[in-house]
Amino acid sequence: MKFIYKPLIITLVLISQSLNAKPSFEVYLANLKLEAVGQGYTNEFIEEVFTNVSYREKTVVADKNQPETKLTLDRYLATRVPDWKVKKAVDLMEKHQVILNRVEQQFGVQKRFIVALWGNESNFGKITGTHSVINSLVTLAYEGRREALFKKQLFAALTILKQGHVKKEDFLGSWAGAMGQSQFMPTSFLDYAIDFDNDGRKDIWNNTADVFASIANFLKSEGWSEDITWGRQVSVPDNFDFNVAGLQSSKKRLLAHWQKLGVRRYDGQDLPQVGLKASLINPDGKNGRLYLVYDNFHTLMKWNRSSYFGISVSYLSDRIKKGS
Ligand SMILES: [Ca+2]
Repeated sequence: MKFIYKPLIITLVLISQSLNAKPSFEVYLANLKLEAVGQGYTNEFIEEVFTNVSYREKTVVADKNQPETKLTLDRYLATRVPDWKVKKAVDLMEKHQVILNRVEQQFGVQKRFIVALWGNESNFGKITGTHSVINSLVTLAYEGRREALFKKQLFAALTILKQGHVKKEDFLGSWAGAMGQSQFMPTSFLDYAIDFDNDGRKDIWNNTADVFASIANFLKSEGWSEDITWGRQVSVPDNFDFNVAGLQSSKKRLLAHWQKLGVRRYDGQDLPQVGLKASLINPDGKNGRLYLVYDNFHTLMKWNRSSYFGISVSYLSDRIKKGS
């Protein structure tokens, strides 16, 4: 039986390809398994990992119905950073201060940003997702709109399991495959996750030391500087020319330049007199909130390309600093 298994599957794949039709999920899955074995994983490992994998219609529906950014930034911030979340962030920073101080010192990332990302991604570890990572990634790869991306994530996920950081039954995440308290995609896990408590496993699901260090390591690796903050809300004069706004590196200017153009802190005071470059952004157009953001904000954009996300993390970090 085993002898005819692979040729049979290959024949099925070839038939479906020759008909130029999308293969069935079963054929697609069999093909993925062959590819994984071809990459050096054993049959036993692959058969065990793919046990009970099935096509999840709900995952595809969730992927297709992702909300577009229709909320205004004001509304988004009110939803993402309510007062209870600020209070919880302040309390948890106090509770975990010993480990956070160590992580801050070792990685050079201010702890308020680590806690703000933790709060934004998983409500401080409370909501980490209950979907099988393997099942979600196989389903999304099969669905096909971003097959290459999800296949890459799937093979990274196999590596994570192979390395033994998490048990198969605990290998859970969002419907899109974002995992654990930091909601890392599998490739981010392989690039940035840290075993901070030295127990041999990078456990971003259950170990807060590993979670904090992994978040900090992502930021540090992507260019974070502890010497600066993220930026600030600003105001501009009437008839300001917004063609200078944008996150493109060609639009970064020294603070002195922005000061000359009439940009001020939101309370009307002059901008800081330091030799830093900043980008002016206006996510909701010229009538919405305006910000001058430093390179650390560009690093947050590497975590998530949404400027709304970056601003909500930054805003929460400022509220944490303020203490309320
Ligand atoms: Ca660990």
